[in-house]
Parts: sequence; C-alpha cells; structure tokens
Amino acid sequence: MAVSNEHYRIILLGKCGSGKSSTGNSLLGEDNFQTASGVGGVTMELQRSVAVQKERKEGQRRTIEVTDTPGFSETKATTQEMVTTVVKSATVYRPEFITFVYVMKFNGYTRHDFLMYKRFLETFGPDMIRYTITLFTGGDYLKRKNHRDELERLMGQDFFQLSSNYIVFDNTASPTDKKNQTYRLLDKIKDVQAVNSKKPFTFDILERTDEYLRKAIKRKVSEVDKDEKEKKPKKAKTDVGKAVKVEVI
Ligand SMILES: Nc1nc2c(ncn2[C@@H]2O[C@H](COP(=O)(O)OP(=O)(O)OP(=O)(O)O)[C@@H](O)[C@H]2O)c(=O)[nH]1
Ligand SMILES: [Mg+2]
Repeated sequence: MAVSNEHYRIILLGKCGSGKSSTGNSLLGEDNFQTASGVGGVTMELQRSVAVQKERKEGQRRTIEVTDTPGFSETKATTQEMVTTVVKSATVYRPEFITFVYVMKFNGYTRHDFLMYKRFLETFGPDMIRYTITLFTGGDYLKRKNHRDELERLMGQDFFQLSSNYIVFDNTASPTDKKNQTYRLLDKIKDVQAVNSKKPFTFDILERTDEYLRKAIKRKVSEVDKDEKEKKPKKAKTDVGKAVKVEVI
C-alpha cells in the first residue's frame, strides 16, 4: 500500500499565558514545551518541535511541526514585538505552507485580549486572516455543547465579526480527547490550505501594509536570513510515533 504523507506546520501565537505551550504539547502528544504549570514556566524564546505519527489510517504518516513562541506582552504588545515574533517564526519555513494558530484563553477573556487580536490582524494586513485559525484554550470551562452560543454570550459579537475560523481546545482532556481535538484542528488546516489554494503565506503579500511596517518586516526578514545562513542547521532527529524536540530557533 502506498504511504501517504501529511505534513503540517503550525505556529502558535498569542498573549502571554494564553495556553500556547500547553496547546503545543497537546498537538504533539508529549510535554516538549514548558508551560506555566510546569517547572521553568514562561516561554522566552521560539522553540520548534515535531511529532511524526503513524496511526490514523493504515499506510498514512502524519508529521506535525509546532513552533511555540514567547507571548505578546500583556500590557504593551507592540507592533514591533508582533513583527519580530511572526517574521522569525515564519521565515525559516519558506517556501512551505504554514498555518498561524492564534491562541486565546477562553476563561478570563477580556476586551484587552480582543483588542490585541485585532491589532495582530491589522498589523499583518487582510491576508493574515486567511492563514490564521483562532484557538480558545480552557474548553473545560465551556459547559454547553454549542460552543458558538456560549462564546458569543460571553464575548459578545465583536470576535465573530472579525473571524469565524476558530476552534476550542481543552488542554486538560484525556490523551484520546486531545488526539480528537488535534484531528479537528488538522482538518481546519486543510480548509485553510484549500482556501489559499495551497499557496504558502509569504511576506510579499504584505505589499498593502503601510510603508513603515513594510520596511520593518523587510529588515527583520533579512536579519533572520542572515542568522539562518550563519547557523549550521542541527539535524532533526525524528522518531515515528514520538514527539521530539528539534531546536531552539
Ligand atoms: N483549565 C485549563 N488550563 C489551561 C488550558 N490550557 C492551558 N492552561 C493553563 O494555562 C496556564 C498557561 O499555559 P501555558 O501553556 O504556559 O501558556 P503560554 O501561552 O505558553 O504562556 P507564555 O509562554 O507565558 O506566553 C498553565 O497553567 C496551563 O496549565 C486549558 O485548556 N484548560
Ligand atoms: Mg509558553
């Protein structure tokens, strides 16, 4: 039987403490990223980790690469901070297809969270939304089966007017439930690929953003390119069925 390969590249973004590292661990099926509840806590630098799975169907191999990022600061998330994180995490994957997963905490969601999310989308222009899935952690706090109704009741209409591509995650769930959540996210990523006709996100599509930002992004991209050239790439050790930590970017 022919082996089919699926490869997903996910970049987790969002405010400090929103649950990015916990979500990364749920996706990989292994605790590779340090979370606030573990020793070490807050994520300070970009980290990439990969899991290769061979299970969903006979003859199918699925690779999930996750990049965990330092959170945007609670009080002063600057445009520069967002540019640095997004460019550094995305540039190394060119020309592969990546999907941004913007993580927000459902429990304790505030107006500030909404405004930061809005700033993120505005910073990167109208194309960004087509490459972004919003993921709400704290699914264990949602009591009703109809998430949309409950999210709408708690957050108001604003969020849904911006984006309808979202998913709810419970990072405290059982391993089986975490796997099912992961499959749901991967299906959403396939939709994102289809919407974009598999054309990868590139920083060229930022032409419509303003002059200042375009220059800042270009500068950052060439900085990352230079770093990448100078850095000897570490061999990624992959292990079927296991998540392995690859490198700190
Ligand atoms: N109840 C519940 N707690 C969660 C969930 N996801 C994450 N948490 C908790 O939220 C806290 C923050 O999680 P992290 O994964 O460290 O958040 P982060 O976004 O990586 O944080 P920074 O690296 O500081 O930006 C931890 O105490 C997690 O255990 C969830 O789905 N449900
Ligand atoms: Mg973290």
